[in-house]
Amino acid sequence: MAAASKDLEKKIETLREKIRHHEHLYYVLDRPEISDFDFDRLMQELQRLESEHPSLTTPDSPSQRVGGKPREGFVKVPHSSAMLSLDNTYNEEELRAWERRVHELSGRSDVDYVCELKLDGMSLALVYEDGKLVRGITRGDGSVGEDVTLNVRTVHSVPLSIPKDKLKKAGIPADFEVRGELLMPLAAFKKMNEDREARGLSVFANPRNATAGTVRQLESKVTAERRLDYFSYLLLRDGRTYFDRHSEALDALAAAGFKVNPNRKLIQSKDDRTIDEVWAFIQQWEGKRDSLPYEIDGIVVKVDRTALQDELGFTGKAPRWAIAYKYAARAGITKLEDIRVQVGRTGKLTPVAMLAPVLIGGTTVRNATLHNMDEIERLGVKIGDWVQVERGGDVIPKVAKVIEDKEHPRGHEEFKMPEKCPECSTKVVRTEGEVDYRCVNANCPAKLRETILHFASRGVMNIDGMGDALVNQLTERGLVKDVADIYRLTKEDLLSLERMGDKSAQNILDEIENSKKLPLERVIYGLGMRFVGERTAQFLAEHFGSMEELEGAGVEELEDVNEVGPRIAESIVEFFSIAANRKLVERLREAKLRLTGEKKQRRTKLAGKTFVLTGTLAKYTRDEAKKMIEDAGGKVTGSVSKKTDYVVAGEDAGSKLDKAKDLGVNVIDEKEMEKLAR
Ligand code: 1X8
Repeated sequence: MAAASKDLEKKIETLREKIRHHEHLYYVLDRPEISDFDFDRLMQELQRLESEHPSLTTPDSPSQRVGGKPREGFVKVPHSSAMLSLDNTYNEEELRAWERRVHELSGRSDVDYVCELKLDGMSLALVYEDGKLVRGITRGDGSVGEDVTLNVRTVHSVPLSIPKDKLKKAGIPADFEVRGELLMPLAAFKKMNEDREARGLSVFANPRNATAGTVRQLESKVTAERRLDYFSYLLLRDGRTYFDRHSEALDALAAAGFKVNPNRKLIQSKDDRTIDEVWAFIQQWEGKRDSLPYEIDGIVVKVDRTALQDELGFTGKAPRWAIAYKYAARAGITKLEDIRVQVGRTGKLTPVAMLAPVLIGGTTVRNATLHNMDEIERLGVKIGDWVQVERGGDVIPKVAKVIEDKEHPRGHEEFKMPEKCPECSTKVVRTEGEVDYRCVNANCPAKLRETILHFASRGVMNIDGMGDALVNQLTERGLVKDVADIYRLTKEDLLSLERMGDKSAQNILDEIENSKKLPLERVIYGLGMRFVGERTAQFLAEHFGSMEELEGAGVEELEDVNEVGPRIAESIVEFFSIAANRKLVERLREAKLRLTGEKKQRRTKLAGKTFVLTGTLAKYTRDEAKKMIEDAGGKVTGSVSKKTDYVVAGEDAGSKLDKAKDLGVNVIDEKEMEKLAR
């Protein structure tokens, strides 16, 4: 390799190291040292260098987390050793019985334990070879799982590659396996469901289902958008534990850069009070579990010494050396005092249960959603009933059922959807065949308030500080009548509001100014068109490249966009058919928001060129290579003829290669293919 290229390779690798370092600070240690902006700049620089020199791109590069090409399915792979489930206990009695059995079977009473949080996600194995992540495998049936490597690579707390010296220092060999829990933090879960709801899709019941659904996405780009997190809790080498103590293995994993849950405790044996301390840990976290940014469903207790673990062995399907203490589902019983109706951004009316305050899992719950009229009928709930309220991972508590026994007399006031919108008194409509009732007044103040809140929220225009309190005041005083008005707010306007000092006002103005730099897809999403969620907005931005072109598109052209069907297309056309909406977009343009972006059109670089793939490529599956060529406008066929422009030959290429040589067709390798297709 030429010297210049060596230098470049070094430069790229140094940049990668720098990015890995900051990723670790941000995603694993939660302690960033540089701004998001500076981080993005580093990443953009890396992406630029890699796209200019595709042959220098490696699978463990931090740039590979963005997620890429869709695949056809998942390949089944065997685990190095069985991935077991844990036996559960539900009370102190059973926990103590488990400990007695550990003593009996091992013939000793001085046993140390490690207590860890039982994370409510899904188990995932990560295989590293030569310090590099080579495979992520789901639990599957415990002996065979599915290869989800491409999706796992998008999870920022999973190290893609660990320097040799770092592993060495941590005492971990270069080839090893990590097992742990993949999960979706509550904030990401909430946001994803809101987004799905806005797009008219079904919502996930809890973060665990959402995690499983996300990691099994065929398009890793989707996984990348959903912000999963990964905590490691087991280190293996050749399918066996490696350290003498589990607690040491956890520390070593953390030292190597893995995210290990800090809420763990080594409890050293002290006569017969050891298990009391375990029990105290369990109780302590039952009270604190709601302060965590993710769901836990219990505590895992493990025997610390691995020699003792081996001695204790396994029952049919679970280790005898560990036990899961499961917390009871969090629910409470209280009286439903009233049902009120909330009006959402789209005018949808949601009935909300007003409850006598009840403490559930450490949080006082005062209201709970009843979703819609169908749900009220299904529950058979009446005002005055006693109800069971549950707090799942959903954050928003829900009414689970009506309590019907002697101690809890039934209520008798039937709830009816109001005929008029509670905020603007416009007549409410329920479209034939739809579950929801809606306020159809375009000027309903509730819609305005919710529209502004949506526009300003995280993941949309990110105007920090523009929450309920501020938006209420802004809309009530008529300072903001639509989202474009946000960009006309002055400091005087803000200072005229309650509890607003000079500094806060300036912060908000800065936030507003910053939001102007956000890309087109955010603005599209921010407009709040029905069924247009974050993902659809992204596809629309990529397809049209500007608000102007989106505005002018008809139903048919819209339906050409990825994942856009007639329902979404019609909603978009309807939105832009309203003069006020077009005027609104015009004012956003005048306010200098970014209403243009980059069109990611079908490229034409390889238009008219025909390729044949043969043999095994090193970097790509056949589908990936095919997609790469097709994305550049080329065509891939199965057999070589005089019309073939290029044969891409990989390892062990056979008769197609011979035929290409006979016919004098260009034979290229995968690097040359990359060059042509980019
Ligand atoms: C499952 C889980 C384990 C741990 C945390 N969360 C889980 N869901 C842990 O050990 N910290 S271990 C485990 C299993 O072995 N099936």
